[in-house]
Amino acid sequence: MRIDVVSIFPEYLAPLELSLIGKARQDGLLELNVHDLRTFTTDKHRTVDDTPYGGGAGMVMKPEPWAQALESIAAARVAVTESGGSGSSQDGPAKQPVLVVPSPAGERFNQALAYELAEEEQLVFACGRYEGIDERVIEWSAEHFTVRPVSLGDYVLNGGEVAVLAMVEAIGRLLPGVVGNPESLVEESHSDGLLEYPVYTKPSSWRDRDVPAVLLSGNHGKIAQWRRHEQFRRTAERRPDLLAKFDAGGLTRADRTALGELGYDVVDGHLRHRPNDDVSD
Ligand code: 6GU
Repeated sequence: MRIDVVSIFPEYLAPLELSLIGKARQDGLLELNVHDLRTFTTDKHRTVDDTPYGGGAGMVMKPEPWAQALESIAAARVAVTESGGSGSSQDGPAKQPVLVVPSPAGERFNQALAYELAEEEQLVFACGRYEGIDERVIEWSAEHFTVRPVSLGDYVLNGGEVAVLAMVEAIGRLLPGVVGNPESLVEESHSDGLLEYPVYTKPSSWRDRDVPAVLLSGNHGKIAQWRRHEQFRRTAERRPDLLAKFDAGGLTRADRTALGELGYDVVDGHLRHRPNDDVSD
């Protein structure tokens, strides 16, 4: 996979040289280029922003530096495909790279979107600052890219850079060979629409707290059932919104019993929380 990031603070992306993602780059599993938007300006002051039409607080990013930056990235890709790389003319027209525009006004980023984006050949991240990028850039870039405004959640960051750190890590670890043991991708939060079960290591007793006995029992069936129950319990407590979306089609009887104890019934293939009935008498 190739990733290009455009930002006025390229140093913000330095952590992508560390740890798993840094290693993936060294191993050639991921090519990552960070571009300084200011190198695509032509004025003496290297201006990237201006006041908003219609008035209001803050500044808006000017369109032309963005067009120059994104055109140069799109052109670099054409050079790659024409020299016989994947997606050359004999395979039909090459797929457009995805332009991810981090924004609190975007669609929500989640594990499903991370998996979807991990399938792409090339991702480009356009880090806006200030009040955002002139909307015409977003419209115009559809000529070269599949454009996806994406948000990490319902809160506001000062710019897209921190969001890109999160998204590149979430996507990069799904690329083949990046995570040493691919099984660790199976049993983690959100891989099955539920939160992860709690984990413990030695010593079995620590500061008067014991590891749950079932985990020391050696009974793998019981352990799996306990972990599943803990996933339901945690998800019900912390993220009931996930249970409401959960596909209840594949639930076992033991699952249904566990969920029933947590107040959830299966109705039309979905989980529904039972109205509180312990206030009778
Ligand atoms: Cl992706 N960008 C910015 N600037 N703020 C955010 C965000 C993204 N996600 C949540 N808040």
